[in-house]
Amino acid sequence: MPSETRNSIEDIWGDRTPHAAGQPWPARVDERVTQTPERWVRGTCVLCSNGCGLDIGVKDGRIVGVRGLATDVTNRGRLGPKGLHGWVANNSEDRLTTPLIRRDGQLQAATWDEAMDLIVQRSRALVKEHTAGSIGFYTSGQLFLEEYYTLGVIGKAGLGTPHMDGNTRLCTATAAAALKESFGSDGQPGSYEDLDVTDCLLHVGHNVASQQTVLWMRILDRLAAPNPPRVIVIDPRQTFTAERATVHLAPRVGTNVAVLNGLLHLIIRAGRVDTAFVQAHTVGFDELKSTVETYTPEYVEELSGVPAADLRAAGEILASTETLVSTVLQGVYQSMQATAAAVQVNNLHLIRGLIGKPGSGILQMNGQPTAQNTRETGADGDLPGFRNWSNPEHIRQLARLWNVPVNVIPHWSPPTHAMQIWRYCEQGSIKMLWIQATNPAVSMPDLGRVRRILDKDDLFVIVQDAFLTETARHADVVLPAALWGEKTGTFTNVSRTVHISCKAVEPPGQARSDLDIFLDYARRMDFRDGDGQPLIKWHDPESTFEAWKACTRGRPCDYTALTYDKLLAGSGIPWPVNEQHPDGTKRLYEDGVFPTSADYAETYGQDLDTGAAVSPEEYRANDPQGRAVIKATHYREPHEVPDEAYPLWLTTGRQVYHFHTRTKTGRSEELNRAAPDAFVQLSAEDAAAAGIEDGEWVLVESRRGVVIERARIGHIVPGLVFIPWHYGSWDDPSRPRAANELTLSEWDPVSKQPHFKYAAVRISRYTATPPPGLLGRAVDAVQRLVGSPAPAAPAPQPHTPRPTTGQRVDG
Ligand SMILES: Nc1nc2c(c(=O)[nH]1)N[C@H]1C(S)=C(S)[C@@H](COP(=O)(O)OP(=O)(O)OC[C@H]3O[C@@H](n4cnc5c(=O)[nH]c(N)nc54)[C@H](O)[C@@H]3O)O[C@H]1N2
Ligand SMILES: Nc1nc2c(c(=O)[nH]1)N[C@H]1C(S)=C(S)[C@@H](COP(=O)(O)OP(=O)(O)OC[C@H]3O[C@@H](n4cnc5c(=O)[nH]c(N)nc54)[C@H](O)[C@@H]3O)O[C@H]1N2
Ligand code: SF4
Ligand SMILES: [Mo]
Repeated sequence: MPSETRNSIEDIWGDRTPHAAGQPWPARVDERVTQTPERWVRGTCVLCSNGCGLDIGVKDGRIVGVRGLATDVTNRGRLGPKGLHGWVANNSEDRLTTPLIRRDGQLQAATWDEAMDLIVQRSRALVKEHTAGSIGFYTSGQLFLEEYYTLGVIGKAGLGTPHMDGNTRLCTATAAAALKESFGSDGQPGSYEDLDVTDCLLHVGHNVASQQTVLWMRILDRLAAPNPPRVIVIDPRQTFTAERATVHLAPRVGTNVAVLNGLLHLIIRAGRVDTAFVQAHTVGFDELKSTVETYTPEYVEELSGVPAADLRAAGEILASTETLVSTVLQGVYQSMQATAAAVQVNNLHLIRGLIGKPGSGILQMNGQPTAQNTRETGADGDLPGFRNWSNPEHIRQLARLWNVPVNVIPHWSPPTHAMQIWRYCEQGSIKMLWIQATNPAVSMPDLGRVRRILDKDDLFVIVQDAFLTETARHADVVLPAALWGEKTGTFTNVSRTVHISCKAVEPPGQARSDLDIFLDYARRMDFRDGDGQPLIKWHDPESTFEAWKACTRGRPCDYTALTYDKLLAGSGIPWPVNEQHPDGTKRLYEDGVFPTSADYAETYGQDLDTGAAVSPEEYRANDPQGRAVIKATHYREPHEVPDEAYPLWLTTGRQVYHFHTRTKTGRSEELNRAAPDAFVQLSAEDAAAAGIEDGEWVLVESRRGVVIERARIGHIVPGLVFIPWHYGSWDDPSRPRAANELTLSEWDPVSKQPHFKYAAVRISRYTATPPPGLLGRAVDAVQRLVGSPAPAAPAPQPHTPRPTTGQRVDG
């Protein structure tokens, strides 16, 4: 029998369960099943970084529903709309069930032997002719820890290529960079439990209400109780989160550093610096003080458009609050001066001494469910166990662990970041690109360029996915992957909490887990260690987890006392979990000692403006020895600003009902009905100036490309337009509609994260005849992409409001 405990489409967050500050968050179990399950299998939701514990309901070998896990510290039983609905994608008819190989220009079914032989042959030939530097990996924030670790070892000790990164570069590279710059290592100082006691919340460029719905339920439960925390939101749009703010600052896009410097200025001016903490536990305060001196509220208003009085109101709260939890996400990470801005939030906590104690914590948020593990295991541009690529002893540790010569492990320069991997593919030095669990033909900036690169004759493209995505359509080989629920593994949420998610059903057809694919590749490539034994000594998820534990010993993300059995006991557990902390660690840095000493740190740091690396010698000469590093910076203007030709700012982001490129949520009827198509959100002023009415088609053009979207008018400031970037061409090839047709290939100098949050665009009312030029090019591109005849221009059509009444378009 289908049943659900609540309608999460109509009522996103469900009923309140208020509690007083410091009391535990009450449980509320959300459940949705399409049939009565025969059994329940322990899982964890993979549709955002919150990592909500759940059980997967199974009947006749198929997933039939999910139920929140009441005992889990992360969600206490709650699930949001994506969690309750997104699993249906596992059962969809169009899952990939066999490998595909491109023959005579067409992707055709093949056997695993044929596909893997081809990949191995190509890898061997490339290594022989061009070295392993001709092979690149573009992986994900959505695999399991065990899969990343295996991949990382294959890349670093098997092949020895520096070219491995994840889509985490687009997502949380800045979280990692900011934590490294301030504290010496990745790892969130705070804990979700700090939300249950804090007096104040600061959300910077983070629409938590829509993007971490269960975390927002936790906050709403505090807001509904006596002594609610005050909430400061910094976001240019009037989001669901901003609606509940005590103070909402709406800066112009790209001006975060100006606003944050202004807040630091006000705290210092109010004399509310915790001088004892600053002196004992930090370095660099004097430079911060002199840098922010000029950022008066009036000057900040000039730079950012935030009224001076509003900045003062926020400054007063931040100067006086006794506890503070800050969250930072894409409005910072994907914008100008990403790392520089994220670091200013760390500074705000440091100068007030609001870190390492109950109610005070920093969450440099993750977005994807397993992004933390891409970083921990070194499947991105990091080394496993938060090791420092410019510390020779750290490289030796890895060489000993894997029993390989030190020089096999690429460490002569920083690991190649994703944007540079794509550039090397474009230039031709990378000749094989293996893409796993990411859909760059929709999610990368400047899609025209991405398609050109994927289509290059001299680039061999492998795509490992569960669906024939926009990206898979360009591949030379497609490998069918098992999804969540069809494989076992672990992953870590933004609160450092490790969860297990178990195999509940078999994958469809011949689909295989990513772990099995990597293990098979390693076997076929015959990677060996220094004693001639197989390099990869593990064979299933649990043995991989055990191997990973050894890699983390003594590092900040120490997993050594964690086991699958502990993880199955009813809740996720936050790392470090070791002899000293067998049950995990709620909060880091309670002793005010940070992992910054030269021998231990994950990085020696970079210049926030240029990204220039600090040399080991320089760092050692001023070794912070356990003190946090306060780094200051001035505001700089975005790289592309509106001008006469392109007079409007574009920003892009998400909606509550969809996850990314919709390969999962787009296959749920309910979610799709709630958010059926892309749109362009315009202010009434800008719409009127262009003669555009609500629901009419709009042509949006940038220097890179064009899209055609329906207009939605309101809830946005004049001069700014917003497009949700979820919508590609797989289920609607009729028009160019992916926001990334418009975005630019620019990135932060420190984290190398691309700037999705601003671009200059122009708009016009779109009438059915496609004008020549740009639009023609975009239509051609879509046509090539989907291999179908030129799409007819869409007929103008009024937009149908969602069934959910009274909700805002930014939801
Ligand atoms: N429903 C849903 N939830 C998700 C996801 C999803 O696709 N759908 N994806 C997950 C992932 S991987 C991620 S990374 C997170 C992302 O979660 P968020 O970062 O919350 O999501 P975004 O909508 O990308 O951007 C957040 C906000 O940044 C604001 N912004 C734009 N420019 C600026 C600026 O210059 N300054 C400031 N201060 N703000 C600005 C936008 O108005 C937007 O409201 O969500 C996760 N959760
Ligand atoms: N304009 C704009 N662009 C953006 C952003 C933005 O805010 N604005 N945000 C950026 C951010 S934060 C992110 S995280 C990226 C996300 O961008 P993508 O990673 O491209 O988005 P997804 O749709 O999540 O793609 C994941 C793919 O992995 C597949 N998959 C899921 N699970 C598995 C698995 O277990 N194994 C395998 N092999 N495949 C699997 C899915 O079917 C899907 O095709 O987009 C970025 N792009
Ligand atoms: S908040 Fe995130 S992890 Fe939790 S149910 Fe929603 S999508 Fe899943
Ligand atoms: Mo993300």
